[in-house]
Amino acid sequence: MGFTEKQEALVNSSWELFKQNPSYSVLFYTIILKKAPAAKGMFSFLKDSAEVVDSPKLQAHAEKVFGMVHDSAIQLRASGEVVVGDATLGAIHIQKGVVDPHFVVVKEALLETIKEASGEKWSEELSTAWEVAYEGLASAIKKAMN
Ligand code: HEM
Ligand code: ISQ
Repeated sequence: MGFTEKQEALVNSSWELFKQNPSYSVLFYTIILKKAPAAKGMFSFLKDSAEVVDSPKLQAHAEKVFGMVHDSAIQLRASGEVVVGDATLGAIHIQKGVVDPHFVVVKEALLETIKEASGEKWSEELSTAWEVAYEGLASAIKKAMN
């Protein structure tokens, strides 16, 4: 079965909850750096600060990542596949030294952040919907990295 209307709706509603609170962007980075401390130096907007602090830049980057996964859910529902619009994404990630295991770290951080943001609305079904949308997007980016 393809990506369902229900799954798209679950991703939509929790994306709205994520956007409402900038602290989820901070949480997202914090989880990533806890799992992969060495990734800190990869991010231009993080490498010079001792702590993960809230900043408009940080928030914009995190929102972009979550927004792209949200968009990937819409694409999966509409066409069954994910197309990455930004042709430079593959090159950016190669240049920053991103490797496959990093994608697992970011996925786990994304799912933990969504769990926090959705609160009592969280369910396995909601989490799986985000995971499927993320995996579709991640494979498209990895393909662009080859
Ligand atoms: C840059 C998205 C996975 C590390 C970017 C950019 C986008 C993006 C849109 C361009 C700059 C920006 O606006 O932030 C994504 C998406 C991913 C993904 C949608 C997964 C589906 C990863 C992974 C890593 C990573 C797994 C490794 C930890 C970076 C770094 C930059 C970057 C270091 C450069 C940031 C900077 O210093 O400006 N990514 N990314 N990304 N990404 Fe990713
Ligand atoms: C991956 N790529 C770009 C930006 C990001 C911000 C936070 C976490 C992961 C990211």
